[in-house]
Amino acid sequence: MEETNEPQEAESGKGGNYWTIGIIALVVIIGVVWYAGSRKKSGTAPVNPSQNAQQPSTPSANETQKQAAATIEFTDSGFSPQSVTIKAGETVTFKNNSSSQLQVASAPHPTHTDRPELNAPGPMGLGQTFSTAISEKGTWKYHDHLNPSLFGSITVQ
Ligand SMILES: [Cu+2]
Repeated sequence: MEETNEPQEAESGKGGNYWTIGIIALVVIIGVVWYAGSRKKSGTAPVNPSQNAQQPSTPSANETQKQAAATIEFTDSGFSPQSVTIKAGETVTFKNNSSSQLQVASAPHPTHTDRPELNAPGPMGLGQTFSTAISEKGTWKYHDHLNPSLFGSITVQ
């Protein structure tokens, strides 16, 4: 009789021990996590994240300027070439090589609403450039807003 009871008691005893060990382990883990959390809060030094955020923007801005699919030169006689073809999303660069100011603007003349990407931020002088990427397919006309009789077109495929 004693021999048959002993294993049962031992088993139930084991189960109780596992519960106790489990609870102790849980308390220890919570304590460690809480301690680690309170340590992080006291040692606040987030200087690196702001530096990392600024670094990638500079190289990508340079890349878009280098990868102009077409360069349109503006001389005293107008835009050259007068029509260019690019693929969707590619960049066009306008360069002012004339003796006057140039302000690139989308058709139609007064409102410039067809392709807002073609509206330069303002007039540019000799040697200055304006680069813009166009994603919408179609043939888009532009002109010199300061002299609207000079115009050209960009075909986006
Ligand atoms: Cu205009």
